[in-house]
Amino acid sequence: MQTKAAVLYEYNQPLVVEDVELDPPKAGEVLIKVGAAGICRSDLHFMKGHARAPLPIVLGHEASGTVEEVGSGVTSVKPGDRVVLSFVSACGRCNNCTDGRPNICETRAQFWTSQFDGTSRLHKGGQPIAQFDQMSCFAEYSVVPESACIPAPDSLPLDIGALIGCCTTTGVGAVLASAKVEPGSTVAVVGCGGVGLNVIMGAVLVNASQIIAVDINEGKLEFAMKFGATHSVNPSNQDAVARVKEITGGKGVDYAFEVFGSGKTVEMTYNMTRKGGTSVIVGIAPLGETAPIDAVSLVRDEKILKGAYYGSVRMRTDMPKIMDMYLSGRLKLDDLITRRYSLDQINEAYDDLQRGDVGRGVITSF
Ligand code: COD
Ligand code: ZN
Repeated sequence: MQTKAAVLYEYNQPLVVEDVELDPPKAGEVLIKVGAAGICRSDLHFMKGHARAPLPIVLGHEASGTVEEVGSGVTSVKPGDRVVLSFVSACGRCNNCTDGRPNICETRAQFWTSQFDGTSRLHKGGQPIAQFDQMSCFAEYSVVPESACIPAPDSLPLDIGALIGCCTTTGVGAVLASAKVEPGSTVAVVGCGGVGLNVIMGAVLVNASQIIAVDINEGKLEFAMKFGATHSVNPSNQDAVARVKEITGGKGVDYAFEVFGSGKTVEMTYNMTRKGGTSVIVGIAPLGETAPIDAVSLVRDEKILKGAYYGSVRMRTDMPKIMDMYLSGRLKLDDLITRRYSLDQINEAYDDLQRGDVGRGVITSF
């Protein structure tokens, strides 16, 4: 079939919105009519070439949709079902999957731009087009592995479902599943964009006592305060580490989250934590970038420095819980969506993200 899609042919060039060929789902695959797709910075890293993927590719990894058709052997979903798409399709059999860490599935790491048989369902004029995160949701239709499909209730709005596909699970998961923040803890969040705001919401959910928003954009800081941050710090006009220590009575925070992706912000995040504190790195810095870490304090202060990919969640058990938290009013995700776009406006949507517009943009018409 033909599907409209936004194709990245070259780094640092606009995405080309055009019709491409989409093959039917093979065994264990599912054809999805994409309902909503979020504008996440992670895709931008690939558009700019800061992270590399085979080109041409259709990006887009934060999505929800409706099952249109299933390939042979698919049993967990059927046509008409609403699903949130997990951008990690876990194989269920590798060491990490069987160890309860499907977010870092080893098989998926091998096939992250194709289906599990190593081929893509997207092509144009005989040329294959890679499927980002096995899904490529900047498109009207997409073929994904069955394990990408997390069943969602019909009462879950599709745009909210898209957020749960990436930024909410990544952010809330970092607090609940990765850091396991205890009530009363002090928290700093470095980078308060779409994902960082979800870290703040996670910290609110667990009753953190102080939630310090750190961002270089004043508008983002104001927005973060509306989501429950108790303090704001702008590193462009003050020493952010010194200010965070001052707010926490000289100690530093119990938990600090890096949610931008640079060596500099990783260093800042680490230095903001107290003796015995934990730094959780969510952002991925450009290829080759390193962060200087004080090797003495790591030991003497028993600091913990860890990465969290996809919020360290187990997608099949944790994403339905996040859906329920939204449906019961515990996560204010509606307020997060500040702009809706059509697929034709995708380059404008990424300009808005780079300009630093607040909240999350979501593509809702294709
Ligand atoms: N100090 C503090 N804040 C900063 C700084 C700085 N030096 N520089 C930029 N910021 C702020 C920006 O003003 C902005 O508010 C925020 O950082 C980034 O927000 P967004 O909305 O542009 O980006 P998100 O939230 O969509 O994405 C953030 C990620 C960390 C997820 C992304 O950049 C990333 O690293 N992705 C790779 C990790 C990954 O693949 N995760 C899984 C899929 S998301
Ligand atoms: Zn994302």
